[in-house]
Amino acid sequence: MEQSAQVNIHKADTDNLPVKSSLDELGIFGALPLFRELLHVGRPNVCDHEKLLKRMSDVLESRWLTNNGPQVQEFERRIANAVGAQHCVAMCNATTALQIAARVANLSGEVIVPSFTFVATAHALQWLGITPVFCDIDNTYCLDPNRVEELITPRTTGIIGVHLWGHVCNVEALGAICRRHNLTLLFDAAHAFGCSRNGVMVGRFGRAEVLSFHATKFLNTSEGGAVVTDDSEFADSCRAMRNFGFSGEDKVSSLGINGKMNELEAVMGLTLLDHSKEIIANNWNNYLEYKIGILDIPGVTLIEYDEKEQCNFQYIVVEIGEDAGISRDLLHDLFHAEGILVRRYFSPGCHRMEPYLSLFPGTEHRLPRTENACARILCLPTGTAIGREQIRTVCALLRFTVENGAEIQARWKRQLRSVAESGSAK
Ligand code: T4K
Repeated sequence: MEQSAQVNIHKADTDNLPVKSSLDELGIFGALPLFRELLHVGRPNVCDHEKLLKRMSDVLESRWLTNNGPQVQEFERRIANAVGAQHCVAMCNATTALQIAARVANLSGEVIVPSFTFVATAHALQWLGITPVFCDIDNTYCLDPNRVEELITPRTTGIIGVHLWGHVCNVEALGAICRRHNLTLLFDAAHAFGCSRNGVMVGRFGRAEVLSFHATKFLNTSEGGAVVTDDSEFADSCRAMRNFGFSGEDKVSSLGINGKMNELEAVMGLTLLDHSKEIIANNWNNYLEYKIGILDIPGVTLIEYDEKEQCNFQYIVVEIGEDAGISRDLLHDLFHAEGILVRRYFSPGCHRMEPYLSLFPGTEHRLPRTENACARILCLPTGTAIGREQIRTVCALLRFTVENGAEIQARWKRQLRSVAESGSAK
């Protein structure tokens, strides 16, 4: 894969790009946006319509639409094969898959999770009556193993690490903690299908890992998820639980729910799997383009991937430092006004969202790195729906806004003040 090739990064050439070169041209100050067709962070990959429609048509012809049909089984085989795990149990989404995995693992009481994640990680537990205990992150933006042990209590039954943006957790250190304290280790690998650590693919870590195939993910089935594991008993229990606990016709042997993926979702996944190398290559090229474009922008740091590892490069994330001269939130609003729908994934952190904010007031004091990341990160558009020119334009805008940050901020404040004054005068 070219992703590991050595690349010389040179400063971006921005000649001939549709850039903004004065404050009056900015959307937040009333000018037209750079992009009339919006740029999204999570634009779904949709390859080869014809092949997909043919497969969908075959499914309709077969009149087998769900309940562990042949397409779902094929999808499971292909995913298990891709990650090198013994079992893949496809589900309707990753949130349900997390809940099923937590139940099968017998988690109860308290489970340690990062707060710097999509709220589904915490919700999946809270929904089951399990208390998510929020732990800080380290400089990889994933759970900090050095802060986990101090949160373990007699009620702790497990740890769920999150491979944030495809950066794989310190699985070895978390594994050692779990062995020492007899805890179950699961991973929320929603972002990390196709990623590796020390050459081992995500899907092989902990007792089980949960993948997401939501529309915004590198591989999508529109909605979808899966539990992947090498543990046959675990996989069997997940299969039973996703199908109401059925163990035979008219025979229910355990509590279950409807967590099934359907056949149409599976063929979407299968079609995209045929193109996964191209999608990764596209993401990799976008990542390199951003690397070039962001180079030397003062106060802006691209969060780099470990290029020795396999990665899907689905998230382009920058940190906006204090020296950038413009706040992350003003940048967010300014980009939106230009039709570039950047996101603050995953700000403000689960601990500042309900019900956790009310349930666990004051948690922010033990999460300094989380708080810092939440204030600084910004996800930029990538994926197959965006090309080189657009990325270069986004980078040129970023450079312009940062270089003129103080002036933009001052004018923005004046604008807000005059809007407030004209409002109160009415
Ligand atoms: N764990 C983690 C760490 C996760 O990140 C997630 C989900 C989960 C667990 C749970 O997985 P699932 O149960 O969903 O399988 C989106 C997704 O809805 C969510 O799945 C994902 N993480 C999260 C990171 O992103 P929102 O609320 O930000 O989505 P939304 O509607 O604002 O869309 C994001 C961007 O994508 C927008 O710019 C619009 C664009 N978009 C979206 C969809 C759905 C499109 O262009 N087309 C589309 O079809 O959560």
